[in-house]
Amino acid sequence: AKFTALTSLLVLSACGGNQAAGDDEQKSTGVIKADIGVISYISGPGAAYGEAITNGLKLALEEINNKGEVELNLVIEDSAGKQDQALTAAQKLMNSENVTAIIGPTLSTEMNVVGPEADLNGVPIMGTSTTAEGIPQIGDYVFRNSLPEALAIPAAIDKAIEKFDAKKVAILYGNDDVFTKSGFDTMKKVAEEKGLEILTIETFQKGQSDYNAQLTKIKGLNPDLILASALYNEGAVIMDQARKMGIDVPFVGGNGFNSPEVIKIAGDAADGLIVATPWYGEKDDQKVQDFVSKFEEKYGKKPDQFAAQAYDALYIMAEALKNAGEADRDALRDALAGISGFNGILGNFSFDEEGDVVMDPTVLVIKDGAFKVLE
Ligand code: 1QQ
Repeated sequence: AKFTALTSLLVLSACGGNQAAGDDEQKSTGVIKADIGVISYISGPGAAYGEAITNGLKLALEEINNKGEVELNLVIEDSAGKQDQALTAAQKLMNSENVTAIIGPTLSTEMNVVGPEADLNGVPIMGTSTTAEGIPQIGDYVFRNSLPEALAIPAAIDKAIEKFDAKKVAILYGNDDVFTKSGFDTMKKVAEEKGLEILTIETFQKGQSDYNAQLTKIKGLNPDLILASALYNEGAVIMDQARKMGIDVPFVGGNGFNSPEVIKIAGDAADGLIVATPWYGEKDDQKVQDFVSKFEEKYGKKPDQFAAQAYDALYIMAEALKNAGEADRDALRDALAGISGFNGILGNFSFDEEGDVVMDPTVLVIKDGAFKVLE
C-alpha cells in the first residue's frame, strides 16, 4: 500500500519472471531453488566483520545444499561499510528476479538505509550482525538474528558491577554511527537504572586515531569501569592507548568489540574487555563443536560471533524457504516471521512479534589474549 511509483516498478520487474521460473523448477525437481543476496562489509577498515560473515554463510551453504532439500545460491556484494554502496548493492539484488531474500548488510548504519528500501520493495532482508535498537521495527520484511545491544549491554554491565563492585563509570562512544550511538543510549540508560555515577561522556568519530584528550580526562576522573561503544578498529586503538596511559580498569563493550580483531590489534591491552554474546566457541555442545572444527578445517581459523550468527542465519533462511514451499518473496517473509524454536549453534532461537531476537547472552572477558567466560 505504501509503494512509491519507482519501487512499484522495481517490484513488478522483480516478480514477473521469478515466480514462473521457480514454479517450473519446483515441479520438475521438487527442490526449492533460490538466490539469496548478501550485502557484506568485505573491504575497508571493518572488513574482518564481513569476512567472518561470508565465511559462515559459505560453510552453511555447502551443508544445506548437500542435504538436497533446498538449493541455494549466494550472490555476494561488498558494501565496504558504506551506506551508499550498501544501497546500490541492495538495489542491484532487489532488481534481480531470482533473488528471493537478502542477508545483511553488516552495519546497522547500512541497514538504516537499506532496510526501508527492501521493505518497500517487499524483499525479505535479515541482518546477521545489526544490533542497534529499532532494526526489525523498520518494517515487516526486516529481520535480524543477531543479539541486540539492548540485550547484550545490560548483561555485560550487570556482570561487571557484580565482579568489580563498580560504582563510577566513564562512557566513550562513536557519535557518527547508528550502532555505536544506539549502544551508547543503552549504556547510559542501564548505568542510570543501576545507580552508577556517570563521571563523563566522551565521543569520537570513525577512523579517529588519537584518543589522548578523551582518555586523559577519563583517567583524571578515576572510574571503576569504562563503557565503550565502538566498532573493533576504533575500540582496539582506544584500549591500546588507554593501557599505555596507565588506565587499567575493565572496559565493557558492545557487539562491535566481540571480534578477535580487537586482540589482534590491541594485543595485551585488550585484556579486561567484557562483552556479552550469544556465541561461545568452547561450549560443550556437539553442534557447536562440529561447526568449530568444520570452520577451522575450511578457513584455517576459529569462527567468531559474526561467523556463527551468519551460519545460523542461512539455516534459518533455508528452514523458512522449506516452510514457504516456494521461492516467493512474500511467502518467505511470512515463513521467516513464523520461525520459532529454531535450534542452531547459538542455541534456541525465535523471533518476537516484531521480528526481533529472543536469546540469552553469555558474558565473556578477554584474559591472557583470549575470550573466556566471566564466571
Ligand atoms: C551493528 C553492529 C556491528 C558491530 C556489526 C559489525 O552490531 O552495526 O549493528
